[in-house]
This record gives sequence, C-alpha cells and structure tokens, in this order.
Amino acid sequence: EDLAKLKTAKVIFVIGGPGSGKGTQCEKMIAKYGFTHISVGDLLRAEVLSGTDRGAQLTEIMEKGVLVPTSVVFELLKEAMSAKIDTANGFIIDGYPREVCQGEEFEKEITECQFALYFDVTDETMTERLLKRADTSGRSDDNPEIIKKRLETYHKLSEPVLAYYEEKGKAKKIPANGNADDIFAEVEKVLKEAGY
Ligand code: B4P
Repeated sequence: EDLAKLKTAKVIFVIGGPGSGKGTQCEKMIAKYGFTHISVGDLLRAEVLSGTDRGAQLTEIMEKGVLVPTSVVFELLKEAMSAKIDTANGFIIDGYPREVCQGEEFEKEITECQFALYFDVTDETMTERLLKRADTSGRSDDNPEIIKKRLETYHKLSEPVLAYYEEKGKAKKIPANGNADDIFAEVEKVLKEAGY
C-alpha cells in the first residue's frame, strides 16, 4: 500500500562525487522551491546514531570509504520517503543512486526519476573542500586517507551512474568547481527548463 503511494512521487536525483556540493545545492533548492530533501548520507548517519544493529554495521563500512549495501540503502530510503509522502511536494534525493543497480532498483520498485542533476567537480577541488570541512564537520570520513578511498569508490561505481542517465537522456550535468551561488544559478536554469 505504501509502495503504491510512492509510485506517484515526483523525484529528482542529485549525484556527484564526495564534496561535489550536493548537500550545499540541495539546501538552496529546498529554500527556493520547497522540495522535500532526502540525503542518503544523512539517513545512514542517523541510523548509526540510533544504535540499532543495522547502524553498528554501517559505521565500519562508511569509515572505509566504500558503499553501504544497496539493500540497506533502499530500505532506509523507502522508509524516509513513506514518512513524508503525504506532505511532499516533490522529492530531491541526494546521494542516490551511487551505483547503477540502485537506479535500476528504484525505477523497478518505485518510479522513474524526472532527471538526475550531476555536479561535475575535479578530484582536487573535492579533496580541498572535504579537507576544509573536516575542521568543523566531526565526520570521521572527512580525513585524507578515507577521502582518497571515497574518490576511488566514486570513479569506479558512481561515475557509471552518470553514463546511465545520459543514455536515458535524463542527465543534467552542471560544472561545479566554482562558487556555490554561481552553481545555483545553473541549477535554477535546469529547473526552469523542467517547468519549475
Ligand atoms: P554523503 O553523506 O553523501 O557524503 P558526500 O558524498 O561527502 O557529500 P556531502 O553532501 O556531505 O558533501 P557536499 O558535496 O555537499 O555520503 C557519505 C557516505 O555514505 C559514503 O561514502 C557512503 O559510504 C555512504 N553512502 C551515501 N549514499 C550512499 C548510497 N546511495 N549507497 C551506498 N552508500 C552510500 O559538500 C562537501 C563540502 O564542500 C562542504 O563542506 C561544503 O560546504 C563545501 N562546498 C560545497 N559546495 C562548495 C563550493 N561551491 N565551493 C566551496 N565549497 C563548497
């Protein structure tokens, strides 16, 4: 019954490497357009803090800079969407899909996304941003060794996700090495074209 409702959801995916500015741009989109934001990274960190068995296993995985099993991510995502479906005015799902199979599963079980926003940033810039955030984030994965690993994981598993949506004609690629306001101006153009 829940799944039937979810199938009616409007969904925009936000993808890009670690430190590509997903969270930052999502905040701006929520403020301007009133979308409902789901950050998969935040869901996973909340699960860790909740002290469940599922959470305990996640800490270890995230501190290795690798991806959490797709089945776990999908369950958390469905729970989070279900909790908000009655009030949601379109979802932006941030940090998903991070592997092609995640996108395929979502499409099969829930719905096709409207499009995937992709933030295109060099490894150097991503690394710089994450190291800067490390001063204040308290995130155990914001350290040089794990950042390197996260970038590797990203190139191997998440970059193919861009190609997957390009093939479907659904990728919206945004150059995102610059400052957050200039990047947001590009995001606004994409959303305007999409009718928002
Ligand atoms: P996430 O929480 O998604 O972490 P992230 O990739 O680092 O992105 P985040 O949104 O935090 O950073 P942002 O680029 O906005 O994932 C963490 C871990 O969770 C993964 O490694 C993985 O293990 C697991 N996980 C998450 N999703 C998963 C999935 N679908 N499947 C399996 N596992 C999953 O910003 C970074 C910094 O840059 C910030 O400090 C920001 O202020 C700064 N910044 C942003 N834009 C800037 C700009 N234009 N100029 C200067 N600085 C900027």
